[in-house]
Amino acid sequence: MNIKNVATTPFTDQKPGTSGLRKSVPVFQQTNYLENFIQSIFATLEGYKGKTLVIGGDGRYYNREAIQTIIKMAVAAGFGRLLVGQGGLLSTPAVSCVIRKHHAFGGIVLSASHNPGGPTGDFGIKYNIGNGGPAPEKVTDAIYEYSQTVTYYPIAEVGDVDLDTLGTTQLHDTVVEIIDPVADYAELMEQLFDFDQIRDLFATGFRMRFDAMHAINGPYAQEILVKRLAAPADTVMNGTPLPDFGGGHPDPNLTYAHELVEVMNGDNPPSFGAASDGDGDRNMVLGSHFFVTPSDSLAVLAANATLVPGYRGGLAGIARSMPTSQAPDRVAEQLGIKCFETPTGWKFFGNLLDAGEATLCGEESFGTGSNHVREKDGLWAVLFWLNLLAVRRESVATIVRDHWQKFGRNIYSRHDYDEIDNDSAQVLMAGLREQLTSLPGAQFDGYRVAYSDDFSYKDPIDSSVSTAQGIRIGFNDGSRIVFRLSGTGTKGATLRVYLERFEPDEKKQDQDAQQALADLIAIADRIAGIRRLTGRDQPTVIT
Ligand code: VG1
Ligand code: CO
Repeated sequence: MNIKNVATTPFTDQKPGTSGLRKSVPVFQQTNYLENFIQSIFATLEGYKGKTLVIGGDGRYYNREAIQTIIKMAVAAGFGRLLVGQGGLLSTPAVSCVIRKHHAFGGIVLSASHNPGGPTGDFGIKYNIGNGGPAPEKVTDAIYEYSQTVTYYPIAEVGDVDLDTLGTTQLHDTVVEIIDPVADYAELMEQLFDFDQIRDLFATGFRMRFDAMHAINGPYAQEILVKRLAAPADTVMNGTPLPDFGGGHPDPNLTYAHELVEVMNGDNPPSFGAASDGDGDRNMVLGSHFFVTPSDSLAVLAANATLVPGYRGGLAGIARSMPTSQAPDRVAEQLGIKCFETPTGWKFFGNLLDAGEATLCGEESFGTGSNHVREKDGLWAVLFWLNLLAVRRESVATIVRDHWQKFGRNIYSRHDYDEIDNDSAQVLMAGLREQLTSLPGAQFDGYRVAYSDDFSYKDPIDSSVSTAQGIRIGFNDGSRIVFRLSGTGTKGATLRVYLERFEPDEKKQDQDAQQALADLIAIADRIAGIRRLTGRDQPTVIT
């Protein structure tokens, strides 16, 4: 078999963002675009010859073509074994699980996660390291640097691999193994949760609805919820993964998972509703007529963790991303454990999990996970909730309201302004940075600014420093407004405004978040000039 070196020239835009390299499909389809990036990954790695690489994606448009190319380049690079999900499919948490279980050197995840797919939609590539987690910044920086000088890439001249048939093929010195995408992951879930107890819950007539949004988690939910946990056959909706997600936006929030929201807010709704995103790492949790914010979800899971077999021994610590509400901090305080505040993006949790400093992690963006893998994990969060519901036999709303009574409620919302002009976004952020020194002490209606900063993080394990991670403005009553620009969007800029206010009074906890946060929403606009600079009257998406 021949290995060919193909000459190429760099693309200037291959800098990975919050979670890998994300571009529109036509960008990825340019000659050598994908190959350049893959070559940049392989060239940056050391000591992988003969080792195992895991490859899989969320099934979006271009997944199969990309996987064939990556297999041929991995063969040329000298990997010993490739574990590829059948049909080219593996959810992001399943990649993490498979890397860890099979002691792989790393993995390549093909996904643009919650971004829409299809011929004009988005595609993405992410490299995960041997702990199963997203490559840390020093690795992604090195990959980008290499991509700026790449001159050629080696590729094996072999035919396409049959991705649909389980089994192994030898290509040159590499064994290519097509694996069941669900098996290892389902086995791990059975170790963490009490499947008997959840089966008992379904046996009582308990109804749930899981919206896979025509994305990767359909087959996982079908196998685990319906087959292994004996949930009713109509539990999984939109369960077939489609290359364009059925034309939808595979982001599990109140706006894009509206089909599920309608079911859960309709007549005679199921007791529990959940959805996950394109690559299966996000989750949204709903009760009947009740929405659980992701920040509250993390806090509730932490407070109830010892009810679940995998966490019976208690938690070492909790970690949350900076813009996530401070609800988990309150739980950590009561449990006498640490709560870490990290920049946005799961890669920042890896060191804390590896060092045993944190057990549960979460982000306000519908991401929750634990030390069982090194990615956020949508179905894991759903099973965690199911296990809690099976033990407590109370409604989702009762469990959350009970939590608020005990800990107080951190009323929370995120406002996204999508596809705004890049320059205006930069002007807005620069304007905020200019105000950082003058804001403390300033009075806005009843709110006095206690501090304002541009969040910077020093990793407690490896001491690496990440600066300019978002503007935080804290008020004397514990309220917060956070501003940052998205690192996953592919069109223009996306401004995210995160709003939070603490409500200790039980009688005032059951109010609508937008109303409760109205003052802070107005203050955010006054400070940042959102309407003036973006020309938008309101956010594109409110979560
Ligand atoms: C967003 C979220 C962030 C999440 C990231 C990847 O990033 O805010 O919390 O980790 O997406 O999630 P950004 O930079 O656009 O705010 V996923 O499920 O899209 O891989
Ligand atoms: Co995702």
